[in-house]
Amino acid sequence: RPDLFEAPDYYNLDDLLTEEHKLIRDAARAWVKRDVSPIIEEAAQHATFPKSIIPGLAEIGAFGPYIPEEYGGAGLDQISYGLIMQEIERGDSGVRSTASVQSSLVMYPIWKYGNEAQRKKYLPKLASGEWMGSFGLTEPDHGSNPGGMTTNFKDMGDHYLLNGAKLWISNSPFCNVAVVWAKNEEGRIHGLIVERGMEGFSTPETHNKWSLRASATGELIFQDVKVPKENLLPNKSGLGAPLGCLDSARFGIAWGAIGAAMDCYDTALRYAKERIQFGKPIAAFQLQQKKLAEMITEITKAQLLAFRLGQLKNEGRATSAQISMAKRNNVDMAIKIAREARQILGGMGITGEYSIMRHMMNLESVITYEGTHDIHLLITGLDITGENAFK
Ligand code: TGC
Ligand code: FAD
Repeated sequence: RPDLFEAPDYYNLDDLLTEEHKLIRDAARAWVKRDVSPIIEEAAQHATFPKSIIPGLAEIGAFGPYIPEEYGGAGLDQISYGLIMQEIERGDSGVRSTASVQSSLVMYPIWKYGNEAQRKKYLPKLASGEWMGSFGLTEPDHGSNPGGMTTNFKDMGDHYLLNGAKLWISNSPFCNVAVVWAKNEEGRIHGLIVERGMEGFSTPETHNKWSLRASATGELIFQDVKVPKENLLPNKSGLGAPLGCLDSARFGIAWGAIGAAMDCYDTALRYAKERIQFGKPIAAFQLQQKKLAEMITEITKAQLLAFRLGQLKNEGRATSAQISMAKRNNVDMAIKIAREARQILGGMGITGEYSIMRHMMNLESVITYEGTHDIHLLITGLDITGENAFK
């Protein structure tokens, strides 16, 4: 019964939130309970992205929460953004993925690296969900090492000619626009806005995923695509440009993962109190208490990490390495909680009657995308030792 969900707040973190934060969080929570939870299991079972939720995502401010209102965004702070991601991922990581990509990987680069004409043309439509976007960085041969990309464009005088392929792209099968990272003739990485309908641009879907099944994933293929010159993002180039977008999306994931963990914990706690074995609730057995006590401890630590990171981000002081630490820790926390929570439910834990197994499988993608668990550890390693394990 997803409508019974109660978010744990063991350290009274609500006291640190403003009234506006709580209003935004509660609106997102109510929307997830009403419009996502009842349909998401079936969508995941059938491996379809539920497009009917797009207007609702726009309404709760999930598309561009921190993008200024003049461009259609919600003009909120970073903690509000985090809280919205937390609530959405409580419903499903795939739905949060759609919002992360739209906000931090498509709207953010257009806002930060685009010119005024690009902002005005794309941002309001993306904020309202009229247009959906995707972000093409990963390639078949270049995942953790995007700097090695081979997708490229040539200056043809009045347009650019784009060639190459991107793999594992969230939202690709239905996106209207794609922010694509490609090298120019000098090997410098730039962002280009590619629109559906441009000749030579196709977006085949990737099937047979066991994870993130309610999110559409696919390829972006470019065969001599003529991209108008005005579609190049002019204000930043180099690998730092896409990585800057990832900082924002990774921050959202650090919060989102808490939502998935909360849902697993809440479900397992409820079940443990009600399920009777050997004449008493399984919650009375020390082994089950250990699991539940460790879960709430880890959730509370993750909440504090995310909250402090949100404060730093609001002040413009959060470093990329701090964001990496939170993404890595909080996703790892969530996946471990999902695995433990599933065991508490015994056989029932493997069914779609409960959300836990879906969260658990989703989190296998979340621990891999936006920088793998290993990559984020090496980012911390580089930050604290000064030794670069990637070179
Ligand atoms: P490196 O030489 O360290 O850096 C190149 C330039 O980038 C700058 N930089 C950053 N800038 C902003 N934010 C960051 N986080 C940055 N990290 C580095 C750096 O200062 C440098 O600038 P400059 O001016 O000196 O040129 O680059 P490297 O090639 O050694 O790679 C470093 C590494 C491994 C950390 C990086 O490549 C990396 O993060 N790899 C992981 C790839 C990844 O996360 N891909 C994600 C694809 S998108 C996705 O997964 C979406 S899922 C969406 C969803 O559904 O939610
Ligand atoms: P690889 O880079 O090949 O890594 C394989 C293994 O090697 C990993 O365990 C990794 O940690 C390890 N490894 C790699 N390098 C090192 C090293 N230097 N030291 C130690 N270990 C190392 N990308 C986009 O651009 N846009 C999207 O919208 C998007 N959405 C996605 C949605 C889903 C469902 C998934 C699964 C992926 C998505 N991705 C997207 C791609 C994602 O970012 C990549 O899968 C991820 O960056 C890892 O790349 P890879 O899969 O090629 O793995």
